[in-house]
Amino acid sequence: MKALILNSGLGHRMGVLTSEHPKCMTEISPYDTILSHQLRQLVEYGIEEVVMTTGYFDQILIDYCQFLHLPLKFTFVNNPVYDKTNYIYSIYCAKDQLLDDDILLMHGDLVFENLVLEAVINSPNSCMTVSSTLPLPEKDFKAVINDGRIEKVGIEFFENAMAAQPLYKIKKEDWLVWLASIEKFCDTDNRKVYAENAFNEVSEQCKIYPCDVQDMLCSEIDTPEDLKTVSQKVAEVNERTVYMCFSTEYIHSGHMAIINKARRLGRLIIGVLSDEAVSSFKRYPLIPFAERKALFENLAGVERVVAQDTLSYAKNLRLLKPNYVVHGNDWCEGFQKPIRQEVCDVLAEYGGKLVEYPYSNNPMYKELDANHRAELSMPDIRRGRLRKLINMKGLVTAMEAHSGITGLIVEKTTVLQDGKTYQFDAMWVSSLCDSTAKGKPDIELVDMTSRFRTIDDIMEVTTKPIIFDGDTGGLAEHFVYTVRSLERMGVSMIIIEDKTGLKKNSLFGTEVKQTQDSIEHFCEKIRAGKHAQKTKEFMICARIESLILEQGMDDALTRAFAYVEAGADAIMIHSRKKDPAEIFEFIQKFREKNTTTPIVVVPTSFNTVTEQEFKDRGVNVVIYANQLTRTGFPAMQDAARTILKNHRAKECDDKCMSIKEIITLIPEE
Ligand code: SPV
Ligand code: MG
Repeated sequence: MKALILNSGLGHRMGVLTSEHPKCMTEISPYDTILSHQLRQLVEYGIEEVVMTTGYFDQILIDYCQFLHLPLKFTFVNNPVYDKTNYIYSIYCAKDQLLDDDILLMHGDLVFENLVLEAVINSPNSCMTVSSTLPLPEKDFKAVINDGRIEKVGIEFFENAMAAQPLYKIKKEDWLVWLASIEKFCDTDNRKVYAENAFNEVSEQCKIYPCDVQDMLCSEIDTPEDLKTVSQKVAEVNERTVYMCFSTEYIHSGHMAIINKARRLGRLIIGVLSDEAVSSFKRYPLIPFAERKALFENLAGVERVVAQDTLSYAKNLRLLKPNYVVHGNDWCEGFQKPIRQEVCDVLAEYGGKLVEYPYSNNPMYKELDANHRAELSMPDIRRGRLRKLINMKGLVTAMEAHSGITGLIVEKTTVLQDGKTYQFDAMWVSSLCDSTAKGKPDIELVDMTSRFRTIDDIMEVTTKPIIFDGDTGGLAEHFVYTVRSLERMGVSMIIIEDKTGLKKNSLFGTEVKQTQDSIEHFCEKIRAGKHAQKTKEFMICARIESLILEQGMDDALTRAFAYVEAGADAIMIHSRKKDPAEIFEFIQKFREKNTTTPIVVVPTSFNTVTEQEFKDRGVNVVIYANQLTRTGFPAMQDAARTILKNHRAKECDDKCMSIKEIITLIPEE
């Protein structure tokens, strides 16, 4: 598309302001003249060629354009009789330059804001800017609109008319019709009328549609009074701010494209989501907040970068009151929908506006994201994430997984509630569930090789940190090997319980024979494990069985402090009582003396306590130890019975997951 700017005229209504240069060189802000403002906008929107008609002070105008050093190819066409003709003849003089492309036509005294130009350029049809909100001007252009199209343009029309400004995008096929009419006018010496008079003759074939810019800035400057009003509006436009929020850890061309669009609307403020907010809806960020913030701080055109602590924009919007919020249109559906609604509501409080651009589905970006995910699943990156999450969130939740598919459920399940997104932070590879899945009792019968196989299956398809149920840890001599293997695999934490001999599941309590290890012996095991580990991130958690085995609170606390002393990175206190009182008592007494060592709980029995209450009392990890197993297998039994009863599968159909859902859960790489 070529721009055609009409700058031949005298601009005599501007008085002394046009005594030394053409009107378009009048200053409208400390940094811009009307012309430099237009030309910079053209560059911004990717226009490369400008045909400019000249006349009055033509050499000064040409020198000025060159002085601006903009990446534009200029063709200047002089109208030698500029003082005796109207711009219809200037266009006629330039016609040979205007035959091969769509035309962006504007008068040289027109000042418009970027959004106006954007609307015109993006219009699928030929268009002219009009305003449905401005009153009809007495002496300026009005457009008569009929059947959604512009039928006539002129100052004399008032019926079915809207205020109109001479900014057009004219597609080549329409332009050639209009140009032919201009030629006809000029060839018959009709050179003192508007070019629009020639359009009015051919508006049936030259299809121009109105582009309603309402009360956005789009004004001609004809008089010193106009100059004052428009300059004030320009100052206002220059003060506008735009807000965008990012969680990304790398910037690709898609991000740059939308950032560039946002920049055109005003001074750009970028909100960077905090690590906690990112991990609440996505995965844990590989690049920490400070680094992600620095990415944007060094980006041209970004004026300010601020933290956004929650997925909700509300706090920052009320604080910064940006004129615009810019976002891709991908958030109209899915988990971001309520966040978008809240943005609209808050913007409405102070008259801000949401601007959405089409979301790019470029496969390259998907691939980048997949590579990024793959990196997250790498052992070295996954291992340290549990510790970081505990430090960041205070309390993390882990859900049981015993296979690739249950791992995927833990990885992907998200719940939207009150504008917030919830998901599990980590996975628990339970001995009970791992054994159950293999049809075996939970008595350390499933050997380590087989347990590692389960971890591997989960690791292969997920990225979240893994907590491994190590039962008793076995002999200290064996435990050291287990620690190293788990570390190598990328597991974040092993929990070992202070029992010895034939281990039975804790939920049996004293109903079965279970022997607690001695403090000294168990401490030895912890020390050996800590000594064996190669990385600093891997965690060994000591699980205290005193309450399960009814050995009393004092015994539990004595053990807890001894295990921490021996090097345990965390402690787990277990109980099989429904009433959480003994768990609460333990936590309180432990925290009186130790405020830092993470406390882990498995609230299978004391399941009325909420995560928030645990957090308030000083718990750091809540493990939901067996719920996927305990809900999944009854569903299978039910399906099996249904088929047996009905002697066919039809009745079972409604209970089944659809193939589509399976594909969503397990996408092919
Ligand atoms: C497991 O899930 O295997 C556990 C927790 O060890 S519990 O079953 O409560 O003992
Ligand atoms: Mg277990």
